[in-house]
Amino acid sequence: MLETINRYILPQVSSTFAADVDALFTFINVTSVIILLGITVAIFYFSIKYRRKSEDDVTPVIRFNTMLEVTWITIPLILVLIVFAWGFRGYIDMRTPPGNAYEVYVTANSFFWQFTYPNGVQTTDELYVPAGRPVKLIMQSRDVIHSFFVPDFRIKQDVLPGRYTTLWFETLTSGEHVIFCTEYCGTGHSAMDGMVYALEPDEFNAWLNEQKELSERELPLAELGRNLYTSQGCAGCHSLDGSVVIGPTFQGLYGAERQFTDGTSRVADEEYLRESIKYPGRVINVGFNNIMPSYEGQLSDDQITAIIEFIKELE
Ligand code: HEC
Ligand SMILES: [Cu+2]
Repeated sequence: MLETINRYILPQVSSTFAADVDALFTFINVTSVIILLGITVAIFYFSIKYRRKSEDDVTPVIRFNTMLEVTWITIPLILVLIVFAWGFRGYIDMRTPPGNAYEVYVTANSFFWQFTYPNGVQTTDELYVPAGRPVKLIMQSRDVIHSFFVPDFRIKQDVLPGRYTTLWFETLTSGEHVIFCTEYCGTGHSAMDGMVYALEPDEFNAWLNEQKELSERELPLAELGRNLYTSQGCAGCHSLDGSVVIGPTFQGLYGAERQFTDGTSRVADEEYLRESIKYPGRVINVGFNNIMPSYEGQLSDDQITAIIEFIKELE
Protein backbone atom coordinates (compact mmCIF):
# COMPACT_ATOMS: atom_id res chain seq x y z
CA MET A 1 0.00 0.00 0.00
CA LEU A 2 2.81 2.39 0.92
CA GLU A 3 4.32 1.87 -2.49
CA THR A 4 1.06 2.79 -4.17
CA ILE A 5 0.84 5.98 -2.08
CA ASN A 6 4.47 6.84 -2.88
CA ARG A 7 3.81 6.41 -6.57
CA TYR A 8 1.28 9.25 -6.31
CA ILE A 9 3.15 11.62 -4.02
CA LEU A 10 6.77 11.12 -5.14
CA PRO A 11 8.45 11.55 -8.52
CA GLN A 12 9.40 8.53 -10.62
CA VAL A 13 12.12 6.26 -9.22
CA SER A 14 14.84 6.55 -11.86
CA SER A 15 18.27 6.31 -10.27
CA THR A 16 20.05 3.64 -8.28
CA PHE A 17 19.66 5.50 -5.00
CA ALA A 18 16.14 6.81 -5.48
CA ALA A 19 14.52 3.74 -3.87
CA ASP A 20 16.70 4.01 -0.76
CA VAL A 21 15.97 7.73 -0.38
CA ASP A 22 12.25 6.98 -0.66
CA ALA A 23 12.47 4.14 1.88
CA LEU A 24 14.03 6.48 4.48
CA PHE A 25 11.49 9.18 3.64
CA THR A 26 8.68 6.66 4.10
CA PHE A 27 10.16 5.42 7.38
CA ILE A 28 10.25 8.99 8.76
CA ASN A 29 6.71 9.68 7.54
CA VAL A 30 5.23 6.46 8.88
CA THR A 31 6.94 6.75 12.28
CA SER A 32 5.76 10.36 12.57
CA VAL A 33 2.19 9.36 11.76
CA ILE A 34 2.26 6.50 14.28
CA ILE A 35 3.60 8.80 17.02
CA LEU A 36 1.08 11.51 16.12
CA LEU A 37 -1.81 9.02 16.32
CA GLY A 38 -0.48 7.58 19.61
CA ILE A 39 -0.24 11.02 21.22
CA THR A 40 -3.66 12.08 19.94
CA VAL A 41 -5.33 8.92 21.25
CA ALA A 42 -3.55 9.29 24.62
CA ILE A 43 -4.68 12.91 24.96
CA PHE A 44 -8.34 11.99 24.41
CA TYR A 45 -8.13 8.91 26.61
CA PHE A 46 -6.50 10.76 29.53
CA SER A 47 -8.74 13.78 29.27
CA ILE A 48 -11.77 11.53 29.65
CA LYS A 49 -10.34 9.11 32.21
CA TYR A 50 -8.83 11.77 34.51
CA ARG A 51 -11.38 14.54 34.08
CA ARG A 52 -12.40 16.40 37.25
CA LYS A 53 -15.20 14.43 38.82
CA SER A 54 -16.07 16.46 41.95
CA GLU A 55 -15.28 19.75 43.73
CA ASP A 56 -12.56 18.23 45.94
CA ASP A 57 -10.91 16.19 43.18
CA VAL A 58 -7.28 17.41 43.41
CA THR A 59 -4.51 16.38 41.04
CA PRO A 60 -1.69 14.60 42.91
CA VAL A 61 1.76 16.19 42.54
CA ILE A 62 4.04 13.78 40.64
CA ARG A 63 7.65 14.94 40.78
CA PHE A 64 9.52 12.18 39.03
CA ASN A 65 8.93 8.83 37.35
CA THR A 66 12.12 7.01 36.34
CA MET A 67 10.33 4.50 34.15
CA LEU A 68 8.62 7.26 32.12
CA GLU A 69 11.77 9.39 31.83
CA VAL A 70 13.83 6.46 30.58
CA THR A 71 11.16 5.44 28.08
CA TRP A 72 10.69 8.82 26.47
CA ILE A 73 14.39 9.41 26.23
CA THR A 74 15.26 5.96 24.86
CA ILE A 75 12.58 5.53 22.21
CA PRO A 76 13.14 8.88 20.41
CA LEU A 77 16.92 8.38 20.76
CA ILE A 78 16.74 5.00 19.04
CA LEU A 79 14.52 6.42 16.28
CA VAL A 80 16.83 9.38 15.70
CA LEU A 81 19.88 7.11 15.62
CA ILE A 82 18.23 4.84 13.06
CA VAL A 83 17.43 7.85 10.85
CA PHE A 84 20.97 9.16 11.30
CA ALA A 85 22.72 5.86 10.47
CA TRP A 86 20.42 5.22 7.49
CA GLY A 87 20.73 8.76 6.18
CA PHE A 88 24.48 8.87 6.69
CA ARG A 89 24.99 5.63 4.77
CA GLY A 90 22.92 7.01 1.89
CA TYR A 91 24.70 10.34 2.03
CA ILE A 92 28.14 8.70 1.78
CA ASP A 93 26.91 6.66 -1.17
CA MET A 94 25.55 9.76 -2.94
CA ARG A 95 28.76 11.71 -2.30
CA THR A 96 31.18 9.04 -3.54
CA PRO A 97 31.14 8.72 -7.32
CA PRO A 98 32.52 5.35 -8.54
CA GLY A 99 35.93 5.58 -10.21
CA ASN A 100 34.60 4.52 -13.61
CA ALA A 101 31.97 7.27 -13.75
CA TYR A 102 31.40 9.07 -17.06
CA GLU A 103 32.25 12.73 -16.47
CA VAL A 104 30.31 15.72 -17.75
CA TYR A 105 31.15 19.35 -16.94
CA VAL A 106 28.17 21.51 -16.02
CA THR A 107 28.22 25.29 -16.19
CA ALA A 108 25.31 27.18 -14.71
CA ASN A 109 24.56 30.57 -16.25
CA SER A 110 21.75 33.03 -15.70
CA PHE A 111 19.50 31.33 -16.87
CA PHE A 112 20.57 28.16 -18.61
CA TRP A 113 22.66 25.04 -18.17
CA GLN A 114 25.64 24.19 -20.34
CA PHE A 115 27.00 20.65 -20.53
CA THR A 116 30.47 19.83 -21.85
CA TYR A 117 31.33 16.22 -22.74
CA PRO A 118 34.85 14.72 -22.67
CA ASN A 119 35.22 14.98 -26.47
CA GLY A 120 34.49 18.71 -26.45
CA VAL A 121 30.84 18.55 -27.52
CA GLN A 122 28.60 21.11 -25.77
CA THR A 123 24.86 21.15 -25.23
CA THR A 124 22.52 23.66 -23.61
CA ASP A 125 19.66 22.71 -21.27
CA GLU A 126 19.83 19.12 -22.55
CA LEU A 127 22.03 16.63 -20.74
CA TYR A 128 22.64 13.36 -22.60
CA VAL A 129 23.98 10.44 -20.55
CA PRO A 130 24.53 6.73 -21.05
CA ALA A 131 21.82 4.75 -19.23
CA GLY A 132 22.86 2.26 -16.57
CA ARG A 133 26.31 3.75 -16.14
CA PRO A 134 27.51 6.03 -13.31
CA VAL A 135 27.69 9.66 -14.43
CA LYS A 136 29.62 12.29 -12.51
CA LEU A 137 28.73 15.97 -12.91
CA ILE A 138 31.48 18.50 -12.22
CA MET A 139 29.65 21.75 -11.75
CA GLN A 140 30.46 25.43 -11.61
CA SER A 141 28.53 28.66 -11.98
CA ARG A 142 29.50 31.58 -14.16
CA ASP A 143 27.60 34.12 -12.10
CA VAL A 144 25.33 33.65 -9.09
CA ILE A 145 24.42 30.58 -7.03
CA HIS A 146 22.23 28.10 -8.88
CA SER A 147 21.22 24.61 -7.83
CA PHE A 148 21.01 21.47 -9.95
CA PHE A 149 17.97 19.33 -9.18
CA VAL A 150 16.65 16.20 -10.88
CA PRO A 151 13.67 15.00 -8.81
CA ASP A 152 13.48 11.63 -10.60
CA PHE A 153 17.05 10.88 -9.48
CA ARG A 154 16.64 12.38 -5.95
CA ILE A 155 19.79 14.47 -6.46
CA LYS A 156 20.21 18.15 -5.70
CA GLN A 157 23.32 20.26 -5.27
CA ASP A 158 24.14 23.97 -5.19
CA VAL A 159 26.28 25.20 -8.09
CA LEU A 160 28.62 27.99 -7.01
CA PRO A 161 30.71 30.62 -8.76
CA GLY A 162 34.47 30.15 -8.34
CA ARG A 163 34.24 26.66 -6.90
CA TYR A 164 33.47 23.16 -8.14
CA THR A 165 30.75 20.99 -6.68
CA THR A 166 29.96 17.49 -7.87
CA LEU A 167 27.06 15.08 -8.09
CA TRP A 168 26.72 11.59 -9.44
CA PHE A 169 23.90 9.26 -10.43
CA GLU A 170 23.24 6.10 -12.36
CA THR A 171 19.95 5.74 -14.18
CA LEU A 172 18.01 2.48 -14.02
CA THR A 173 16.84 2.58 -17.63
CA SER A 174 16.83 4.90 -20.62
CA GLY A 175 14.33 7.74 -20.37
CA GLU A 176 13.71 11.46 -20.01
CA HIS A 177 13.84 13.44 -16.78
CA VAL A 178 13.31 17.08 -15.89
CA ILE A 179 16.09 19.32 -14.51
CA PHE A 180 15.21 22.32 -12.34
CA CYS A 181 17.29 25.16 -10.97
CA THR A 182 16.25 25.11 -7.35
CA GLU A 183 18.04 28.19 -6.05
CA TYR A 184 16.22 31.45 -6.67
CA CYS A 185 18.77 33.08 -9.00
CA GLY A 186 17.00 36.04 -10.64
CA THR A 187 14.34 37.14 -13.12
CA GLY A 188 14.79 34.12 -15.39
CA HIS A 189 14.87 31.53 -12.61
CA SER A 190 11.55 29.95 -13.55
CA ALA A 191 12.83 29.42 -17.10
CA MET A 192 15.98 27.70 -15.90
CA ASP A 193 14.89 24.14 -16.52
CA GLY A 194 16.19 21.40 -18.77
CA MET A 195 16.03 17.71 -19.61
CA VAL A 196 18.20 14.67 -18.97
CA TYR A 197 18.09 12.15 -21.81
CA ALA A 198 19.42 8.76 -20.72
CA LEU A 199 20.22 6.78 -23.87
CA GLU A 200 21.28 3.15 -24.30
CA PRO A 201 25.11 3.13 -24.32
CA ASP A 202 25.51 2.45 -28.06
CA GLU A 203 22.84 5.04 -28.88
CA PHE A 204 24.66 7.48 -26.63
CA ASN A 205 27.98 6.89 -28.36
CA ALA A 206 26.37 7.34 -31.75
CA TRP A 207 24.81 10.61 -30.57
CA LEU A 208 28.14 11.84 -29.17
CA ASN A 209 30.05 11.07 -32.38
CA GLU A 210 27.37 12.69 -34.50
CA GLN A 211 27.51 15.87 -32.40
CA LYS A 212 31.29 15.86 -32.66
CA GLU A 213 31.11 15.68 -36.45
CA LEU A 214 28.49 18.43 -36.57
CA SER A 215 30.63 20.69 -34.41
CA GLU A 216 33.68 20.17 -36.62
CA ARG A 217 31.92 20.92 -39.88
CA GLU A 218 32.93 24.25 -41.40
CA LEU A 219 29.76 26.30 -41.20
CA PRO A 220 28.88 29.54 -42.91
CA LEU A 221 29.22 32.39 -40.38
CA ALA A 222 25.51 33.06 -39.94
CA GLU A 223 24.79 29.38 -39.37
CA LEU A 224 27.59 29.17 -36.82
CA GLY A 225 26.04 32.25 -35.18
CA ARG A 226 22.66 30.54 -35.05
CA ASN A 227 24.25 27.55 -33.26
CA LEU A 228 25.94 29.85 -30.75
CA TYR A 229 22.60 31.62 -30.24
CA THR A 230 21.19 28.36 -28.86
CA SER A 231 24.32 26.85 -27.29
CA GLN A 232 25.25 30.06 -25.43
CA GLY A 233 21.80 30.57 -24.00
CA CYS A 234 20.93 33.77 -25.92
CA ALA A 235 17.73 31.95 -26.93
CA GLY A 236 16.59 31.96 -23.31
CA CYS A 237 16.34 35.76 -23.29
CA HIS A 238 16.18 36.90 -26.94
CA SER A 239 13.52 35.76 -29.39
CA LEU A 240 13.79 35.76 -33.18
CA ASP A 241 10.12 36.42 -33.86
CA GLY A 242 9.57 39.87 -32.40
CA SER A 243 8.30 38.73 -29.00
CA VAL A 244 9.92 40.01 -25.81
CA VAL A 245 11.23 37.26 -23.53
CA ILE A 246 13.63 38.72 -20.96
CA GLY A 247 15.63 40.82 -23.41
CA PRO A 248 14.73 42.59 -26.67
CA THR A 249 14.03 40.44 -29.74
CA PHE A 250 16.77 40.05 -32.37
CA GLN A 251 14.25 40.39 -35.16
CA GLY A 252 14.87 43.61 -37.04
CA LEU A 253 17.50 44.66 -34.50
CA TYR A 254 20.28 45.35 -36.97
CA GLY A 255 20.13 48.94 -38.20
CA ALA A 256 17.35 49.91 -35.77
CA GLU A 257 17.55 52.96 -33.52
CA ARG A 258 17.96 51.93 -29.84
CA GLN A 259 16.90 54.08 -26.87
CA PHE A 260 18.79 53.79 -23.58
CA THR A 261 17.87 54.51 -19.99
CA ASP A 262 20.50 57.27 -19.77
CA GLY A 263 18.59 59.21 -22.43
CA THR A 264 21.03 58.52 -25.27
CA SER A 265 20.27 56.55 -28.40
CA ARG A 266 22.26 54.76 -31.03
CA VAL A 267 21.86 52.81 -34.24
CA ALA A 268 22.46 49.07 -33.82
CA ASP A 269 25.46 48.53 -36.09
CA GLU A 270 28.24 45.91 -35.85
CA GLU A 271 30.11 48.01 -33.29
CA TYR A 272 27.04 48.32 -31.07
CA LEU A 273 26.17 44.64 -31.26
CA ARG A 274 29.71 43.61 -30.33
CA GLU A 275 29.75 45.99 -27.37
CA SER A 276 26.31 44.81 -26.23
CA ILE A 277 27.58 41.23 -26.15
CA LYS A 278 30.87 41.97 -24.41
CA TYR A 279 29.74 44.76 -22.06
CA PRO A 280 25.96 44.51 -21.74
CA GLY A 281 25.90 46.81 -18.71
CA ARG A 282 27.31 49.90 -20.48
CA VAL A 283 23.98 51.02 -21.90
CA ILE A 284 20.62 49.56 -20.99
CA ASN A 285 17.69 49.48 -23.36
CA VAL A 286 14.62 51.38 -22.19
CA GLY A 287 12.12 48.95 -20.69
CA PHE A 288 14.70 46.29 -19.79
CA ASN A 289 16.83 45.37 -16.80
CA ASN A 290 20.59 45.09 -16.61
CA ILE A 291 20.66 41.31 -16.25
CA MET A 292 22.45 40.06 -19.34
CA PRO A 293 25.68 38.25 -18.40
CA SER A 294 28.85 39.61 -20.05
CA TYR A 295 30.28 37.31 -22.72
CA GLU A 296 33.72 38.87 -22.57
CA GLY A 297 36.21 36.01 -22.32
CA GLN A 298 33.42 33.50 -22.91
CA LEU A 299 33.04 34.06 -26.65
CA SER A 300 35.99 34.61 -29.00
CA ASP A 301 36.02 37.59 -31.39
CA ASP A 302 35.27 35.21 -34.27
CA GLN A 303 32.30 33.75 -32.44
CA ILE A 304 30.93 37.24 -31.79
CA THR A 305 31.37 38.03 -35.48
CA ALA A 306 29.35 34.92 -36.31
CA ILE A 307 26.54 36.00 -33.97
CA ILE A 308 26.52 39.50 -35.47
CA GLU A 309 26.31 37.96 -38.93
CA PHE A 310 23.37 35.84 -37.74
CA ILE A 311 21.57 38.89 -36.27
CA LYS A 312 22.13 40.84 -39.50
CA GLU A 313 20.28 38.18 -41.47
CA LEU A 314 17.20 38.52 -39.26
CA GLU A 315 15.71 41.42 -41.15
C1 HEC B 1 19.78 36.42 -18.96
C2 HEC B 1 19.20 36.89 -20.15
C3 HEC B 1 20.11 37.21 -21.33
C4 HEC B 1 20.99 36.38 -21.97
C5 HEC B 1 21.35 34.94 -21.62
C6 HEC B 1 21.51 37.12 -23.07
N1 HEC B 1 20.98 38.40 -23.07
FE1 HEC B 1 21.38 39.84 -24.40
N2 HEC B 1 20.19 41.14 -23.35
C7 HEC B 1 19.44 40.81 -22.26
C8 HEC B 1 18.72 41.98 -21.80
C9 HEC B 1 17.75 42.03 -20.61
C10 HEC B 1 19.06 43.02 -22.68
C11 HEC B 1 18.55 44.46 -22.60
C12 HEC B 1 19.26 45.23 -21.53
C13 HEC B 1 20.55 45.77 -22.01
O1 HEC B 1 20.53 46.56 -22.94
O2 HEC B 1 21.61 45.37 -21.47
C14 HEC B 1 20.00 42.46 -23.63
C15 HEC B 1 20.56 43.17 -24.69
C16 HEC B 1 21.25 42.58 -25.72
C17 HEC B 1 21.65 43.26 -26.92
C18 HEC B 1 21.26 44.67 -27.29
C19 HEC B 1 19.89 44.50 -27.88
C20 HEC B 1 19.16 45.75 -28.26
O3 HEC B 1 17.97 45.59 -28.57
O4 HEC B 1 19.72 46.84 -28.26
C21 HEC B 1 22.31 42.36 -27.71
C22 HEC B 1 22.90 42.57 -29.09
C23 HEC B 1 22.36 41.12 -26.97
N3 HEC B 1 21.71 41.28 -25.77
C24 HEC B 1 22.96 39.97 -27.43
C25 HEC B 1 23.00 38.78 -26.73
C26 HEC B 1 23.69 37.60 -27.18
C27 HEC B 1 24.39 37.46 -28.54
C28 HEC B 1 23.55 36.66 -26.22
C29 HEC B 1 24.11 35.24 -26.21
C30 HEC B 1 25.52 35.12 -26.54
C31 HEC B 1 22.76 37.26 -25.15
N4 HEC B 1 22.45 38.54 -25.51
C32 HEC B 1 22.39 36.62 -23.99
C33 HEC B 1 19.36 39.58 -21.66
C34 HEC B 1 20.12 38.48 -22.02
CU1 LIG C 1 19.42 29.30 -11.53
